[in-house]
Amino acid sequence: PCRYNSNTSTSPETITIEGKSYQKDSWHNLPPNITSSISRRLHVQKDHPISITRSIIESRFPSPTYAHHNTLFPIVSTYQNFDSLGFPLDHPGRSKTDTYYINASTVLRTHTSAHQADTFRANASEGFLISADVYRRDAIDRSHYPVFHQMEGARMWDRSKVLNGDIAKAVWADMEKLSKHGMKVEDPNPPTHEERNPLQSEHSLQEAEAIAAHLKRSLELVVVEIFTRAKQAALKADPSFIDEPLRVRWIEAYFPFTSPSWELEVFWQGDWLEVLGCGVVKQDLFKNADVPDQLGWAFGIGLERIAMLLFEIPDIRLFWSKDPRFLDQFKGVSEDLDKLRKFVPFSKYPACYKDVAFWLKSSSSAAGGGGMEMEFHENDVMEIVRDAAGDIVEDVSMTDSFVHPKTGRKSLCYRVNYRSLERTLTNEEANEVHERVRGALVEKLGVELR
Ligand code: FA5
Ligand code: MG
Repeated sequence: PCRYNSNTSTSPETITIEGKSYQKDSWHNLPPNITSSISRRLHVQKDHPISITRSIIESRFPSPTYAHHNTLFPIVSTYQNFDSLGFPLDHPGRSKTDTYYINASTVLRTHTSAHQADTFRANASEGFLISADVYRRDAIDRSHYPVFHQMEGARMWDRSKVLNGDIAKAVWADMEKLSKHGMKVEDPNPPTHEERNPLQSEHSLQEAEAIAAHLKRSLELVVVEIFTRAKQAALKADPSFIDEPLRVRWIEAYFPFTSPSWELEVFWQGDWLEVLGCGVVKQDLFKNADVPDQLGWAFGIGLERIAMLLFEIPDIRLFWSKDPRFLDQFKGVSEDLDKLRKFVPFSKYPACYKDVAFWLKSSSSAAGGGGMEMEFHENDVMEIVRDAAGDIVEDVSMTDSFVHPKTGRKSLCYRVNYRSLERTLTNEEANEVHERVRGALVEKLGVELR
């Protein structure tokens, strides 16, 4: 049970973000540290690694076939973010524990797919790319941050032309390019599967297969492009660098707005890393956008994930650093990609672990509590820690959980790992920050510290 967010004031207030005013209501859950990152626009900052990564991927999807949109506004309606894409009303992504709400019908976009329907409706080009900042309440660790960047891609064809041979020709040309690289692609599943990954009832198998082949080969070439650049950079740093053949794999996936759907994973540092989701666009989206005769694919790539592979950036927080020892390493790369170098960590400062253990309010005590009891959600802990301690939090993980046999009360213990990317934290400093975290947990979650 938790009280976080339940203390919203009853008189409506307004909030102004990027010059626009919004009415707050009981759904509002936007902390100040998130609001302040909206203006950073890392994906269009010259020589920023997110922006460099964006332009490398864009080079695989050139205009005018693909229109490039990089300045779409981050605040969207729940209709754009969810309903237009067919998210059911009870989808967990809609909950306040996962999404930042300005008010009941307005959110910070949780993905670039929020702009799909509008861009299909405008029908201004055969394809498009949308790069943008996206926002999610999420865990804290080295590859997750509540603000990150995605690139949406889509390509449409007049349905009558899908099987005229043009797509097949483009796919053959891509396959020829791919055959020159030693990439190992695993794709063990059939293109569609009746239960797990169904063909849409109004598509023929040939149509879906043509679209899927174009989609998969286009994205495999993106991976080749990124890793060729990464390899060149590695060779510059170490001429004896021996590259291993790159391994990627396609796995079946589910998204409410594509079918069939897939995710692409890359084998990296001993593990499979998910870099994108994609699929054949559901025909309903085209119908609702008044372009019912189009057929096509869409994908969504996590730009931080790709940038971490490309530059060997070890921690997602670094992208937000204003430290010249970080930013200066990418100077000039936007203009000349041959200047691309691996990131050289300027130093690894020591980590400092602190534990916090607390009793949750037991749900049976609701009678005396007065007011609504809310379910405890781990993302609340994550956000409270992030809000109280900022970017010196490297990760937060639960280390213990038990229920007292007599009282039935639940106890949790979390370990917070503090480490600055820019300097050594003193123990006093870490203690002080940790005290703030403890206080905030009591104040906002109503827990009892142990
Ligand atoms: C989506 O967001 C879908 N909109 C993608 C899509 C688009 C599917 C178009 C089909 C058609 P997902 O939640 O899996 O899917 O996120 C897509 C990518 O964003 C992930 O593969 C990952 O690379 C990245 N990503 C997701 N969460 C985070 C995070 N917290 N931090 C950094 N990157 C993340
Ligand atoms: Mg995913």
